[in-house]
Amino acid sequence: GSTRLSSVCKRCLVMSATSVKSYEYVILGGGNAAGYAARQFVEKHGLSGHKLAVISRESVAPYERPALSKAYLTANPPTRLPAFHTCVAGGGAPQTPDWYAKNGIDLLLSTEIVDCDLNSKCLTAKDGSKYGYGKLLIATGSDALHLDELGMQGAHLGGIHYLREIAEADKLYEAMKACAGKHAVVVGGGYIGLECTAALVINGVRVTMVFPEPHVMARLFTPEIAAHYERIYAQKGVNFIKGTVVDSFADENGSGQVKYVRLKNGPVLEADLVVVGVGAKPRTTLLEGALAMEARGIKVDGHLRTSHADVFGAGDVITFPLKMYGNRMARVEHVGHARQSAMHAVDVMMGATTEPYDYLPFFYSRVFHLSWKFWGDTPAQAKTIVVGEMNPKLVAVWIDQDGHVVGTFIESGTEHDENKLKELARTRPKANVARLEEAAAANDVDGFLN
Ligand code: FAD
Ligand code: NAD
Ligand code: ISD
Repeated sequence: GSTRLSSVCKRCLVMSATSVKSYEYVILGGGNAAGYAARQFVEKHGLSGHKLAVISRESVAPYERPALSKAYLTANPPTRLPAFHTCVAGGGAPQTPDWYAKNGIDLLLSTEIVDCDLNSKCLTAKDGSKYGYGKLLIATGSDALHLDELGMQGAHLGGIHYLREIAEADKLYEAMKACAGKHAVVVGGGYIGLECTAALVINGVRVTMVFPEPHVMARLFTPEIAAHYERIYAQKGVNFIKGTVVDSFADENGSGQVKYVRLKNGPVLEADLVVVGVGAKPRTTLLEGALAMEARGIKVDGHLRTSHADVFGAGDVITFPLKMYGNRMARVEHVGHARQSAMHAVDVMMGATTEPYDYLPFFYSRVFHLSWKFWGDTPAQAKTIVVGEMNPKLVAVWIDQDGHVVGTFIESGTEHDENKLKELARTRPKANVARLEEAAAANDVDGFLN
């Protein structure tokens, strides 16, 4: 049972007057990685009998976080739990709390771990309860960067929204509904900015997007790809203010609710609602000083092991070697990686594999009627060839300095298209530049893909 004490945490018990619940395995975090790790323990390794605990600060069982900026805000009626608990996107049934109970996993919700003693193998929660582990999987993910943390004036005002967890999605949904016909300012031109702007527009809110780069999704899109998406957003009434950032927010007559957004170069925008998506920060605070870190994340090796014995990592919080790019270290904030790294880490923890984690970078988004996918790499010196005008397809290929295909992108592809592009990114063949340029000139996406 869960109160069984393994030898590893006796020291923890001795040091504290509080009793310790001990497990062979603990997953710290209750997000995407945690849900897929739990499924792997049960379905692949047949774990049962309360040997595993999932400890999450959130009040609900792990769910598919990507839904929060999509069907949670846009579907009619909006998607709600239990429909999108993990691992529905991986082809499984939603793992409700009953699933955890039925499989003998202790799901400890609303439980924030505030101390992690790796030497005594003991985690301490905010309420003082203690949990021992034999092997620990850290899956604490990341959190939204908050503008008040940067000391921005007025950033604490009501009506300024962030989107990471379900409680924030609920608040944003209510605020959107109340703002139909009114005006929102969206701060940031990345994933949250673009997906939340689409959700606002679908809910009848007029939107101005503000971001410092010359075009949207600057961390992936080329100017040419971005122009296609911006055209569609503009047709839906979205206004872009590029090349600047927010200076401060203000309310009216001390209402405590945001009303004005002052930009760095002077203009002041009126807003009934603000959504901020200015990036994420990995949740590493608990482990700082205790584990080796790199590039703001917890450093793991190719087997997802941290610098401490019996401690593994998965998802947004880790910096890991990308095997297919000569073990270049990377941190990836996308759900495909969270799912795959979690499952791989469990296989390593269970002694079922000696293979290193081999991730092909994969990013995607869905907005309005659009749906794009990207595989591979975008080296700074790469040449990009874009084929098609988004009617409905568009394909882009990144070619490295040696002439090999290294990255592939498609809007509105079929399964056949996607499989072909994923394969190209994985195998990195020599690019047939003449054929690509011919296809681009003739606007012939299908000719190129078939
Ligand atoms: P998370 O899913 O963030 O889970 C971390 C968990 O750990 C949370 O439950 C958190 O509460 C818990 N936790 C943290 N610290 C503690 C603690 N001290 N004690 C207890 N619990 C703790 N990616 C895509 O590829 N495609 C998409 O379309 C997409 N859409 C997204 C939409 C939104 C709105 C957001 C926010 C992200 C989206 N992402 C998307 C990114 C993707 O969701 C993340 O990469 C993924 O969730 C990472 O999984 P994770 O388990 O590492 O972290
Ligand atoms: P992001 O990195 O995608 O975009 C941040 C944007 O904010 C960029 O345009 C950046 O230049 C801009 N910015 C930075 N500082 C600014 C400032 N002071 N004022 C205005 N703009 C500023 O991050 P995000 O969109 O906030 O997403 C947060 C996290 O959620 C990321 O981990 C992301 O991967 C994840 N997410 C992913 C998806 C997806 O994969 N489809 C969807 C939603 C969220
Ligand atoms: O990966 C995803 C994604 O994009 C979603 O919307 O997971 C969710 C689920 O598919 C929703 O059920």
